[in-house]
Amino acid sequence: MGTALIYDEEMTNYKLLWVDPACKIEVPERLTVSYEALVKSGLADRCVSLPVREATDADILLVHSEEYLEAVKKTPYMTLEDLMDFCSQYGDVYFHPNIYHCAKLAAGSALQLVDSVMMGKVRNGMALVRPPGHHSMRNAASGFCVFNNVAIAAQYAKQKYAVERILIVDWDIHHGQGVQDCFEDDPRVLYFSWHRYEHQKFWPNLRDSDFDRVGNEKGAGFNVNVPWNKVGMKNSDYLSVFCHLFLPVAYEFCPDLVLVCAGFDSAIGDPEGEMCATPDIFAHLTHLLMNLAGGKLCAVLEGGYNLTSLPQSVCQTVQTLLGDPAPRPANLDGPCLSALESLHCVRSAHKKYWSCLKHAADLPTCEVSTKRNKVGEEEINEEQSKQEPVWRECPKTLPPDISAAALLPDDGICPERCYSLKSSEDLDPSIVNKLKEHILKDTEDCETLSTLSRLTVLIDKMEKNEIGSGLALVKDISKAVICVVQHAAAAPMNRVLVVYVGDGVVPFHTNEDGKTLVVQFTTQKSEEIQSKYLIPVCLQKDYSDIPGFIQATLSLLLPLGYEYDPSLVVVVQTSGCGLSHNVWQQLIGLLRGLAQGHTLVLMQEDQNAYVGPTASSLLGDPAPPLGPLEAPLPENVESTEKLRLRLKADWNFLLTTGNVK
Ligand code: Q9C
Ligand code: ZN
Repeated sequence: MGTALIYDEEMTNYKLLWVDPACKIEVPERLTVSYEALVKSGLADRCVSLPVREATDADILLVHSEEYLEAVKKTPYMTLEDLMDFCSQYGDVYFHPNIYHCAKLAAGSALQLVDSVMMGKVRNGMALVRPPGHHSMRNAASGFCVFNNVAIAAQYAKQKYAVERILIVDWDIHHGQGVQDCFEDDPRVLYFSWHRYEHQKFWPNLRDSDFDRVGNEKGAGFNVNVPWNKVGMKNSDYLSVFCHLFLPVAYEFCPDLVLVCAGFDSAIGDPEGEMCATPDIFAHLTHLLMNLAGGKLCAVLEGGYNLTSLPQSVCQTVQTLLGDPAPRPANLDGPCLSALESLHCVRSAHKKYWSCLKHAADLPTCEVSTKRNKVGEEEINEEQSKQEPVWRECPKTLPPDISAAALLPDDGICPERCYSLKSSEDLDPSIVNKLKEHILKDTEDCETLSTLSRLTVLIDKMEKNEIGSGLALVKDISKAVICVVQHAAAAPMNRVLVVYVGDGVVPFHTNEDGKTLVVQFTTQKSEEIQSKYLIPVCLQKDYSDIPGFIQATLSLLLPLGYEYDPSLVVVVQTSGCGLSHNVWQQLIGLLRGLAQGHTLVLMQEDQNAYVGPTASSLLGDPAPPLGPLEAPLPENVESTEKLRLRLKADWNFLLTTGNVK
């Protein structure tokens, strides 16, 4: 199952033919630099390249009116003057004799992508297109957009494949008002958009783009707007919105297909967005969406006007779609106050529609979003935006030769596509001595010695990025964890995130130095010692409350993991882990976004049934969908929320509101 890439040079064959400062940034080079970067990095070669096609009239009429289509059809025959005249009825858009052709190809590309994903020819894909689409409306062109490529694709998927639930994630820095208009009443299409808003001072300056536009009638709750009221938003701000809003709602919704309005004007250096998120953040945004809808994800290019950050961001997105591990994201220091205010407002506007937000506070700070900036604040912003931002290009990393390795008992069958770490290899005497000294004490257990020594070899290879991830079935899980953690945390810059799932015995961790962060899921209520680096997450009723577990994973474990930024993630399944395979795979899949995909799963020797699913997730296969989630158990919501509130003093990423710290 591959990744599709759709591109055709023909879509570079139109440009602005007169002087218009509002439109001069939308240039053909946007497409050529993006494609060339994919070719140069070798990513294009790894994709399945699909031909474009023209969208038909019928396709276009799924979203646009006949009058509008007929009007656009005349543009290839217009004189320059006529074209300029035609444009003047719309906002911030230009036409060219060849743009109608390109617009048909752009929409058609999105449909080709949907076809090949829905027919199972590829797992996911990206379409590099011009003109973009998300601003265009039923009756109007707008913001460089002629036809609404993604909206057409969503209607097409509904009609042709009877797709029941579609999620559209619009990470472009502008509000896709055309998409919102199209699906405002439609509960089958959930639309997420974050956008530069600045209290309505930023284009397209619509009251309809604010957080309180949640959708109408049956579609109420299915339109989620996050207005950014300041420029300069960073990686932390974007990830906070994903962890505390987009992902919980998306998991509850459970889409059958994910479409991304993939605009990269939300990246650093963009003259329109003026945000500060680095290109590698798109690897994470992509990764976090890839376990939804069984991995069926179609990304369609929208904006992106900095010809340096655009191609870097496109490469990060495509590389992640291909299954490569995401790089460790740079400088995650928690969300800014303005982002928290926005997040808080959206969460409270949506709490009546989504169980996962039921507990969100409805505080009067919601009014903040519609208030103007205080005088003086704007000057500071202008000062900042004068400087050209600089950022370090994420070093191109090749995926490790061995994507996943398995360390199994001698009679164990190695899962497909996994490298088997055999026990027959000679043991390194220096490792053996160390193990005897520190962990095994004086017992002479050959089998354990062999297992532990192979584990340390595995960790060394993961550290050198020769091996991506690993799974091990071990007899003595406590000894294995101690050995792994000691070894992996040894180097000065290393940090290990240890996640326990189940009710088995957890070995004692001394970790006040911050070299390890231990998060322990358990069903046994215990008033255990809790510290910044030792966090028990108590869930009632074995692990049958799937929504409760997912909620804790998305809004607690994931943000903690991102803020902690480990060099290795160790997931330990202790005895009696009652998680179903699907939920377990979601957990592994999500955690793979941390530590550059260096995930080590330790399981009890008798947990054979989990080996296949674990290996599959470590290899980057999408986890099976969980179905639309019901409300989590109230007691679990309450305890997760209590824990989050207690921990937010130590961890900025656990904040969801601006006013309380
Ligand atoms: N300072 C897309 O990103 N306003 N469209 C331009 C120039 C229009 C953006 C003002 C921006 C449209 C797809
Ligand atoms: Zn945009």
